Order: sequence, then C-alpha cells, then structure tokens
Amino acid sequence: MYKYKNTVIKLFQGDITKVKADGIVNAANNTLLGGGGVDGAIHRAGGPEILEQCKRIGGCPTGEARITTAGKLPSKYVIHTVGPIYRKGNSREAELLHNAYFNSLKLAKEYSLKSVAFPSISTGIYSYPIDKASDIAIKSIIEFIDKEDFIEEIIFVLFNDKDFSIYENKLNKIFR
Ligand code: AR6
Repeated sequence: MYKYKNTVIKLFQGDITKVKADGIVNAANNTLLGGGGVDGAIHRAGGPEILEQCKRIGGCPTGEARITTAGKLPSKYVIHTVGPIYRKGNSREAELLHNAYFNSLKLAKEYSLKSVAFPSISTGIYSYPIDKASDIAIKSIIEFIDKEDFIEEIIFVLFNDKDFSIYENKLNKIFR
C-alpha cells in the first residue's frame, strides 16, 4: 500500500472482475462491443446489462472513457476506456495511453467514485511494452491527483507475476 497526498494506491494481483471497487476500468476497443482479454472477462462476469448500455453509447475514441453500471460484478460501475494499439511508439501512443488513464479518473470523479481499479491498459492484445506503459500509468495518476482532484483509492490490478513485480518495483522507488 502506498500513499500519495490523500490518495491510497494499492497493488493487486489477479482478476479485476473479482475486485470490489466503486469503479473498475475496462481496456475496451473503439466499438465498446466487447472483445478478448480483460474486456471479454468483464462482459462475461458482468452479464448482458453492460453490453446493452455500451450499445446505446455507440463507441468511444482512443484515449477517451465512457461509463456503464457493472451488472453482476461486485463493483458499481465499469469505466470503459480505449488505449492505443502500440505500433512503434511514434504514433502518439504515449499521449493516448496517458489520456486513457486521465480521462478514466475524470469520469470517476464526475460520478463521485471513491475507489477505482485499473488493469494494465494496452499491454495485452494492443502490445504496449509493460515497462513503458507502467511508467505512463503511474505518472498519469500522479498528475491527476496534482492537477485535478484526489481519489480516495486507486488500485492497479496486474494479471501476472511479472507485471505485478514491475509495478511493485516502480512504486517502491517513487513512494518509499
Ligand atoms: N483481470 C485483470 N487483468 C487482465 C484480465 C483480468 N481478468 N484479463 C487480462 N488482463 P488486454 P489491451 C490483463 O489484452 O491490450 C480486447 O479484445 C492482460 O494480461 O485485455 O488494452 C479489447 O476489446 C494485460 O496485462 O487489453 C481490445 O480489442 C492487460 O489486462 C483489446 O483487447 C490488458 O490486456 C485491448 O487490448
């Protein structure tokens, strides 16, 4: 557990669909109509209520975020954001990934969510290198807290050991 200003930052290894937070973030695609990875897991565990709302929303540009309720998930809301597909790093990927984190937190704040859980956006099917992506994830939340507002709790949820250790090492360096 880490603390930055008034925000508690936690790390959790495992499945984000099991996390009980006011909001969990989904690494979606521009259609918002579901897919593989964490997106598939969230829709499967949350049930059809989420997809119905996503259809009504009608898509989301890369770097932006949209919100639905969470169906059968233990959370209250799902914030769907779309990270960039990593090409060679020179197609505005860093800026778009930053925007995905930042805009997810803005939406969380608009809905007065106190706790928000993030998966590692773009580092699966969209192949963003985890070392670069984790820097952006951490910097983006710090910037949000500095510039915008505080969130009581932010949880980074990492699916595997390797990603978890990368985050743990970086957070230890920054906050300890
Ligand atoms: N809980 C937490 N993290 C998970 C889970 C889970 N249940 N499942 C996978 N991850 P990805 P992307 C991790 O591919 O790269 C979809 O088809 C995974 O190990 O889910 O942003 C969408 O519809 C990785 O570290 O998302 C888009 O088309 C991280 O979540 C596309 O994939 C992100 O991997 C988005 O690709």
